Amino acid sequence: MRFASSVSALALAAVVLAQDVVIHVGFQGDNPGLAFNPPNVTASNGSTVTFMFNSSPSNHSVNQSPFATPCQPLANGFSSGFVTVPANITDGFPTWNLTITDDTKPIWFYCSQTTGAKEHCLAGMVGSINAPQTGNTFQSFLALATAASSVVQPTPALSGVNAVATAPPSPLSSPFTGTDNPTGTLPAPKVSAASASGSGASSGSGTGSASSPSSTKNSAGSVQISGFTAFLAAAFGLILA
Ligand SMILES: *[C@@H]1O[C@H](CO)[C@@H](O)[C@H](O)[C@H]1NC(C)=O
Ligand SMILES: *[C@@H]1O[C@H](CO)[C@@H](O)[C@H](O)[C@H]1NC(C)=O
Ligand SMILES: *[C@@H]1O[C@H](CO)[C@@H](O)[C@H](O)[C@H]1NC(C)=O
Ligand SMILES: *[C@@H]1O[C@H](CO)[C@@H](O)[C@H](O)[C@H]1NC(C)=O
Ligand SMILES: *[C@@H]1O[C@H](CO)[C@@H](O)[C@H](O)[C@H]1NC(C)=O
Ligand SMILES: [Cu+2]
Repeated sequence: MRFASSVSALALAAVVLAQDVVIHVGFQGDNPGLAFNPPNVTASNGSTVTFMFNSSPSNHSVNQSPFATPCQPLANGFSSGFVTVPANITDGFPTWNLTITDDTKPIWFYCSQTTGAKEHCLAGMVGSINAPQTGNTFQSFLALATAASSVVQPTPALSGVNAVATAPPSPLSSPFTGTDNPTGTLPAPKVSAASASGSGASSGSGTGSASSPSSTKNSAGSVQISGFTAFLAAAFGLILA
């Protein structure tokens, strides 16, 4: 079957190009803390970076910044708004999904929480997606954050630069709460033809399997292929179109 082999080749290519990544918000390694775990990841065009707010109790945010000023919002950058997780929660944590639209550009982000013992960004609660290995590395960005003197609050926004979200963090009904949840009119994610089959599914309603939201265990560099089903669907859709 000529079509069958085209489908599996395309599906395989899509999975390889667009493995989805989970970043745990409010974890220093495996322990609750003022950091992201893992703090720097790579993610290709059309793939999803899921921020999982599974530190309990916690109140964090994810906001795009320029490299040079890690604790200040980037113009037109994304911002999740604050997500509050009460004490003693073990399941059903809020998540926020960003779809990568240009994997050739680094994406820098920080937590803008300023209450508590230490302002989170100044404590090093920053992260990166597709940071270069030399020059402006994640390590340099982290050093700039811990040397910064103040944290600036962004306006919550779904759409960022080189990454977009299609929905606010969820769930945000009791017991979870959010303040100033992101809004905005979304541009169509721009993706290359090579990864277009995957991106259509990723930016849609999210038919991939759940990213184990009950997990409180964290491992650096944890990678999932939850988009597999979605990519298969996209591949078939393309063939049948
Ligand atoms: C994280 O950053 C360090 C230092 O910049 C780098 O060596 C490492 O490869 C990065 N990891 C990823 C997944 O990008
Ligand atoms: C979470 O933090 C934000 C910013 O400090 C604050 O406005 C909000 O009230 C906090 N949420 C809760 C439930 O404490
Ligand atoms: C959380 O659980 C601990 C230990 O069971 C308990 O002492 C504490 O009161 C609980 N906190 C809340 C807010 O329910
Ligand atoms: C990802 O998309 C951007 C923007 O369209 C494009 O410039 C870049 O080449 C793409 N990356 C790959 C690996 O195709
Ligand atoms: C993020 O993606 C995961 C995996 O597809 C999904 O379970 C979750 O509901 C999504 N979260 C939001 C806020 O859309
Ligand atoms: Cu924080």
